[in-house]
Amino acid sequence: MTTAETPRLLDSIRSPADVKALPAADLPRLAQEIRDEIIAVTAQRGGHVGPNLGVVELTLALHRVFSTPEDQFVFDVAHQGYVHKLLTGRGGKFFRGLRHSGGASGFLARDESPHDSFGAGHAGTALSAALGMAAARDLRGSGEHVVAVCGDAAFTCGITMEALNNVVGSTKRLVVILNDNEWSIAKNVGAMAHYLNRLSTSTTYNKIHRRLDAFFKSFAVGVGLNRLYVKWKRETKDFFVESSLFEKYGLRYLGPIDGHNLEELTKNLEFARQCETPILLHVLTKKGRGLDAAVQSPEKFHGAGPYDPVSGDSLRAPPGTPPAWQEVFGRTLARMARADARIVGITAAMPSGTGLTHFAQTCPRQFFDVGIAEEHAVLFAAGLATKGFRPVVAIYSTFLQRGYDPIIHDVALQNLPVTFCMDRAGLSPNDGATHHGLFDLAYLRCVPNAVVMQPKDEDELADMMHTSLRHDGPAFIRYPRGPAAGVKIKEQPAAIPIGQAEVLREGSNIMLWALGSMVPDALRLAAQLEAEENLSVGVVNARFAKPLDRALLLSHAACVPLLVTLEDHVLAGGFGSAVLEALQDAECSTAVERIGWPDQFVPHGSDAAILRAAHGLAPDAIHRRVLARWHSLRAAPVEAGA
Ligand SMILES: Cc1ncc(C[n+]2csc(CCOP(=O)(O)OP(=O)(O)O)c2C)c(N)n1
Repeated sequence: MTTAETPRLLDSIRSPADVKALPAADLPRLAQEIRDEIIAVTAQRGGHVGPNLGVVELTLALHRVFSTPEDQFVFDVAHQGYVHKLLTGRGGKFFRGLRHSGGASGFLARDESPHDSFGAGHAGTALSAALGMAAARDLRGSGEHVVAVCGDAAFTCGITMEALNNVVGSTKRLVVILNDNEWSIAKNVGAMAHYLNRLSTSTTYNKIHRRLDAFFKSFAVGVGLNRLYVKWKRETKDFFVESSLFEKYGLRYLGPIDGHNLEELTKNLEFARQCETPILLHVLTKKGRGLDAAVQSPEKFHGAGPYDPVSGDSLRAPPGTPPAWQEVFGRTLARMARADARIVGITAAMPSGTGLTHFAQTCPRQFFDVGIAEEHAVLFAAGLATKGFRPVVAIYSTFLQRGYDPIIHDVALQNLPVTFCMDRAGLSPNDGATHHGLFDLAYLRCVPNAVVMQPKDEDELADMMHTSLRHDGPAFIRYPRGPAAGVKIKEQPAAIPIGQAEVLREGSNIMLWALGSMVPDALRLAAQLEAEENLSVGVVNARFAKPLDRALLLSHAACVPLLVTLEDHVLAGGFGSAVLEALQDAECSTAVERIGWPDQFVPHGSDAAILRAAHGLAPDAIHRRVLARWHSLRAAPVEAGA
């Protein structure tokens, strides 16, 4: 631990050159300071605690051996990039603002630093992107190194396996780090996880090497002889163990390597650096190393909100906070599945995030975690649906983008009864552009047979799940991050007629058509316009983005001069677009003011209110816009429904 008098080594690190200049003996102290900093900052800001604490030595060793930004590191998901940030000039105040407005992003991004060669947030992209960079280097004839850093769960992704299949055909020089900590967010699943486990605990190989290590150490051999031994150990590996899967794909395999032993890491990376064939280093790390609570609870500390840095206890939500949407979803699904064995729940490596942990415990035979394999999850559900099951696929809005082709080609085209529950539809403020769920309405609305809806509260969520599970075709339910509305869920859910909206408040001047989470905003806005401007403003809970309640919409368009649509989604192709299309098709020219996100990527920020304010979507800005539109219509009156 560094005292107040001793300046921190970390504060002297402004670039990777400073890391290289440190004597090797100082590295353990720097590693400790980095861990202290990550714990101090994430305890306040939240973030990916475990993944980053696990890669401190690995990232230090990478920066000792390679030289960014000339050499390129491509981190999979890029959630484990905090150490890399701290070593590439992004420490201090910027890092202390992690995941908040004006502070460092929780992921890597090309526009944040020249040391970030590739941005990410979704899993499984690193190997393909790194391979592309290596091929570009070969074509250009430049000499930089390309290093892909992939977690063990990245190998549950189809894309990673597709890239692996192409390595040998694409380049002769690529370094792949397999950072194996045995965990995805939850425990890693599937045959690949078993395989990696066998590989890292291969008894013959490890036993022999442990004995040889001890033998050589007992002779206290000199540096030269030790180097020779390390080289021999590498060269003779195949003699002891059957060639690894990676070797079958044409990569040289080195490992397992202790991911917390700087010397071992550095030596192996130096070897990889001069290797003239693609090479994979199998590095074993401990998720959360340095924080007991994180080692004990890797799932909780994969990505955590603010916590007590000593006990690891999460800071509690204020009393009376309603349960999160995903919790309501998970508990409701468990209740429904207990009564109907045809209902199965599917997650792509996110049982806790999607709220399925309780379901997995109470209905284990009806629960499937398929790994980070969204495409497979959708197809798997399609297969189940053909056999009379009622699959519910729980995937965040942003990650369902991965499953788009099977949604169209397999589920919708065959009109299979699969229910999709899309959490994080709307903003994921601290995560930023890679994680906001702002595109799903647009990418689903155009798919024939799709029913797309969003509830205003948790009781309606249960009704929509009930409705979907009785609907003979694909249904998509989106709901946001964070606490639900706090209403009571009735005993027996009710079926909602497909495409039927709900009028919450009548109005003769303006009708606000709001989708899901925007309904409370619409109700407040209507009350305010009535109280302050003496306007009669109605509110519709649209419920469905597809099919729209056309009859109700056209009846409103015929009797009010202004319709306003509100959605937590991009305007392009969203709910407001659906309303415009419906009015245009009916040759109705009633004015429509659309409230939604603009055509740009929304960055991370401290909270939704700040991001909304920055994009003209704060409640007062919406109020001003609606009022301005009303006044401009009155200045040049247009007949309703003209
Ligand atoms: C396409 C996609 N699906 C799901 C996620 C959510 N996710 C973020 S990190 C992660 C697990 C990553 O595990 P691994 O690659 O082994 O890295 P570790 O965190 O263990 O270091 C998951 C499932 C994601 N980022 N992208």
